[in-house]
Amino acid sequence: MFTKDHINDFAGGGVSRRTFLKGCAIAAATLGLSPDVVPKMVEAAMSPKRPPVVWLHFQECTGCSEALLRAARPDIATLILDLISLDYHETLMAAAGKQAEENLHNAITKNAGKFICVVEGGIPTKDSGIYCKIGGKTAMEILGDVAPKAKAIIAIGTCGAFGGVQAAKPNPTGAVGVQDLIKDRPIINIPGCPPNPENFLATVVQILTYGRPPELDELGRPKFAYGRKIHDHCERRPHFDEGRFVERFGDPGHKKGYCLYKVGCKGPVTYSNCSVERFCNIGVWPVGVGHGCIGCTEPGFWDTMTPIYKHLPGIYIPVGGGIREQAEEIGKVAVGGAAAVIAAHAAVGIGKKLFSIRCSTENKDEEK
Ligand code: FSX
Ligand code: SF4
Ligand code: F3S
Repeated sequence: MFTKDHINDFAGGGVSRRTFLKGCAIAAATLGLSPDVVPKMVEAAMSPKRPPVVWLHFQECTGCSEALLRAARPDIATLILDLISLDYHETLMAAAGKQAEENLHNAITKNAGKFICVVEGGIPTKDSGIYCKIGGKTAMEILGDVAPKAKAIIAIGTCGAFGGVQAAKPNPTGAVGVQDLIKDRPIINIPGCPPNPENFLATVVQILTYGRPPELDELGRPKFAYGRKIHDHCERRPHFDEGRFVERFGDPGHKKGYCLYKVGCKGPVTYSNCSVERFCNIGVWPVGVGHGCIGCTEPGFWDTMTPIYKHLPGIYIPVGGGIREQAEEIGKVAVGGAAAVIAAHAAVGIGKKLFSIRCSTENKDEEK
């Protein structure tokens, strides 16, 4: 079993003040706060009164926990595990069977009103929720027992936030996200498949330091992480604006780092800070390594973001190059339907006429 001790081994020991300092500096930068707040964050983070956390697993692949605990970021993993008191986590705790059930019961009764409930995974609702059971109880029953007693609820991953892959059509188990079942309180959603652990860390540090969650968007996502589109801060954006696209993976444009829109990038309708925060402490992110964004932080992922390798319908893109006065404004994805509905304005060129083409028409040609 992968435990905190293993992580500490990777990290070369326990958590030092330096690690707290480093982690809080990362959290402050992620939150978009001034470095002046770091000492206050360190103080909160080093408090011996660690908030109890009950971490529930339902329909998921455990990728969210894996992302959080990977040895590539031992500082982050150890920091998170030292910031909180992880009282129940099925893949990390040593307890099993009845002892595990007792742990859960004790954690939520002793700490009623004080603990943070983290939910990883979708919740099946069809046929009274029988498609996910733990210790003889359905995920719906467990959530119904635990959530009302929690101080705050964080849905981690796109499955917990919006249902994720198991909610994709035909959604045989009636999978939903936490916010579809719990309506009487705000749910903090940290979507992504898996999400960036730094967004989770920053959210936890914000709650510890200020006693309240970060500002959320209308989908319950922290604005510091999900306030802007991938497309707005993508290093390939100049190529998009100038009409330089990868037409096929491995073609000369791909080798030159051109825009991946035509091979399916969903960056224009996906809200996340991936290009800024990057992953695994080695500065990588999907688009950076040559694959389009697949829209993993959005509601309706997968249905609204597939086919993965076909570009979005209804967006006008510039071709032929030239200097642009104004990049097109691409509207939000209208979620809830099977298809993404996107509005776009054609580009305005300076001194050189730009051509706009309807990508969906071109897409049909590509499919032939
Ligand atoms: Fe879902 Fe988490 Fe995707 Fe997996 O467990 S968000 S399937 S990466 O990891 O819930
Ligand atoms: Fe970057 Fe994708 Fe936008 Fe192209 S379409 S600029 S690859 S986010
Ligand atoms: Fe997901 Fe796109 Fe980021 S696929 S990880 S939101 S670049």
